[in-house]
Amino acid sequence: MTRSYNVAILGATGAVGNRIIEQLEQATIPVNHVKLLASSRSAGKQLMVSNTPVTVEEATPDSFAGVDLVLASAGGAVSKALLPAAVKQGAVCVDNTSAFRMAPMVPLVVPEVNRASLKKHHGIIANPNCSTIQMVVALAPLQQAFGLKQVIVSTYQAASGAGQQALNELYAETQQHLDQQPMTANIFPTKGDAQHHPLAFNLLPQIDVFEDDGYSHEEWKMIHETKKIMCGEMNDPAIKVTATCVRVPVAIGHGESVYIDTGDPTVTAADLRRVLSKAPGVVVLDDPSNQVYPQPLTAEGHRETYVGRIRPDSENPGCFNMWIVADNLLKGAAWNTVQIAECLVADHLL
Ligand code: 25A
Ligand code: L14
Repeated sequence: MTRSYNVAILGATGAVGNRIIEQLEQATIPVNHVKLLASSRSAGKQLMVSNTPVTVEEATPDSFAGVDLVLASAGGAVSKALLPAAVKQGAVCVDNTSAFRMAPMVPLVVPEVNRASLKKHHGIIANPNCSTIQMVVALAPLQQAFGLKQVIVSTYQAASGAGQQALNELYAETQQHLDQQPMTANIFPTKGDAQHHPLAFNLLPQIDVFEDDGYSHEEWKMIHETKKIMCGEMNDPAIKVTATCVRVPVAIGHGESVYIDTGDPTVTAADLRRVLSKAPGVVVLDDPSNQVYPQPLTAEGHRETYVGRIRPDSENPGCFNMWIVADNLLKGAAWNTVQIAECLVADHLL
């Protein structure tokens, strides 16, 4: 008889939590019971899970008795406060926040890239940042085939990355501007900061807070998470990575302009397309003569990472530009989380 699992979704009412429910319904995981957890604000609310209404409960350290698997996306502070208690009660946790990503004992996993590192888990597995996930899905096969010395990335990140309330703010500002009213900003660029700027009809080169070196924390995450996933260690010098992260007034779907140095001057753009067209989780959309290239609107709702505009830097052999797009709430969050859980079940690690 196959075992079935009791699953708790922490942050079930959020932008990511909603999609975790939907991805779990479509997953290969045998589910016995689903528990929906959120803050006291949402306790008592009902959400549909596999056509059955389930009542949301307030998350507390006692919520995890009998739970086998926790899928967490309620923010870093909530994960820090609750996941150690869940592990103590015997649950394995896949955490979508940044709370434990850099802990050396915690695997940071994108299944297409480093599934084997799941074997080393001690109860918590971290899901990387959305911008990092879609980039490494495309770059890891190129690293394997040709080598990879340097990555320079600029992101075009959707509003939904900052959560449901932030997405609501973009819609409200858009309406205000169309109504010729002043736009009211209370969340972007980042909730707790001194000032807020409108995102509608604008671009904000700030995602999360700034570090002392002038990089935003989102840029810091892309650099160190990429090294941990692709090289095994957050400060590994084998691949040089630098990033500029920009919020754009798009609802769903992050875009990334990525420049790479493979270190191999004989590699061609056709070689890259050939490798990427066979890479797991990747769809190559690269036919400029027919205006075919990845876009957030066409990536929305899909689990894949889309790559296009692949072209050589004519002045630096072995170097290439490309454009990478994925649904930040699916491959960037809910799907990668549920996919990790599918791997845990398939690999007998739960
Ligand atoms: O803290 P961080 O790490 O910076 O994360 C910030 C936010 O980013 C989102 C997620 O927001 C997170 O809270 N996020 C995280 N990872 C993400 C990723 N990879 C990501 N977004 C995209 N990609 P979110 O709004 O999508 O989801 C938040 C969920 O967490 C629940 N939650 C919050 N505090 C909790 C908690 N659960 C348990 N214990 C706590 N202490 C949250 O549940 C939601 O499920 P909720 O009960 O707050 O319900 C959300 C509903 O309530 C409204 N609402 C939210 N805040 C307020 C509010 N209403 C009134 N006042 C408020 N202050 C929301 O509109 C919604 O309807
Ligand atoms: O680290 O605001 O997973 O777009 C993902 C969404 C950080 C913030 C993470 C955003 C979060 C990011």
